[in-house]
Amino acid sequence: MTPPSERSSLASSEPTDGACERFRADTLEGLALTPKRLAPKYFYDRAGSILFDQICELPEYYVTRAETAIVRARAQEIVASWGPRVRVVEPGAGSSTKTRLLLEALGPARCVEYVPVDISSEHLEHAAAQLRSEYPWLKVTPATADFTVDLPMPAAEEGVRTVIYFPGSTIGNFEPSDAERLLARFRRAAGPGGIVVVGIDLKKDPNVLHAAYNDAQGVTATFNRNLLVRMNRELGADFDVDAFAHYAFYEPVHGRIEMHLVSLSRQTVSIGARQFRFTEGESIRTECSYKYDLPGTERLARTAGLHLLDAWLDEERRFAVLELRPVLWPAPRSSVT
Ligand code: AVI
Repeated sequence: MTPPSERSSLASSEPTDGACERFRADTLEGLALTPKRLAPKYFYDRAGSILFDQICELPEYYVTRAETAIVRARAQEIVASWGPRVRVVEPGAGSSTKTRLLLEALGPARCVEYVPVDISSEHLEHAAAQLRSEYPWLKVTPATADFTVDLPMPAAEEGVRTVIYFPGSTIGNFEPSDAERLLARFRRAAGPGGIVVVGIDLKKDPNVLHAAYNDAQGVTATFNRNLLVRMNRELGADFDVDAFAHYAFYEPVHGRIEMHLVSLSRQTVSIGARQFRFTEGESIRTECSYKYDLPGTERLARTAGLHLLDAWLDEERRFAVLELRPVLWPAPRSSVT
């Protein structure tokens, strides 16, 4: 597949037989639950990835712009403490503007290697070839892995520090307990002297959040409904796409945006031999996007054995780029309150 420039780290490529079977099994399981739910990683087929790129450009979706603005303005500061020889590992195989800004800030003198990690080797090779042609000095070593399950990292050369870079606030699409496990995996992959740098979308006026997931042009609605289109195409489902409404709202108790597809009528949907009944108004939850405050991110980091060393925010305090380091005994105190 052709990777969109801000392609989500949860993205999947054109399905292999195994991937299709996993999609089928997860879908059948998720639709049998009460309430019904599906995993957000399935948004990112070819059409979904293109729609996500369009979302990143929307006037209401401040997330990508805020993060890019931070990295653009503070790249030198962010990399300043990374040391003289650095290996940058990016789960999700980013080829984003933000990654480029950090690689450029490190430059050939300090950036020993860039390791994009993705489940799709096709996407990886494309991203790697593009980066090699733009930065001939850069050693790019793609690694095929599902980082949500495992992140095997060969030990870095003596004197080389590993920095795991996870931008895009993709961490927010994981349930907090899964986010904790993911960060702990990053900590182990980075090693005791390593660094984990994560982009986090911050809590803010719920009206701003609401607008970001309910854009006037309806791109987010199309992105959400594309999941039904994908199930029809890949699983032979018979969803009537127009019979489901996009519904997204900020849920302040959990501090998360919830995206749903709400059935507009009483209906039955078939996927192969299985049938799923919907009452009018019943929903499928398709995504949660958790928003954090700084103390919340610090708590999350701590449970993963990391501490918050530094945080860079945009002027409007919408987004934060966090530098996390392994907690060494005795645990260092953070400056964030
Ligand atoms: C990929 N992820 C960080 C996006 C988010 O904001 O949670 C996905 C998205 N869903 C709707 N709009 C964007």
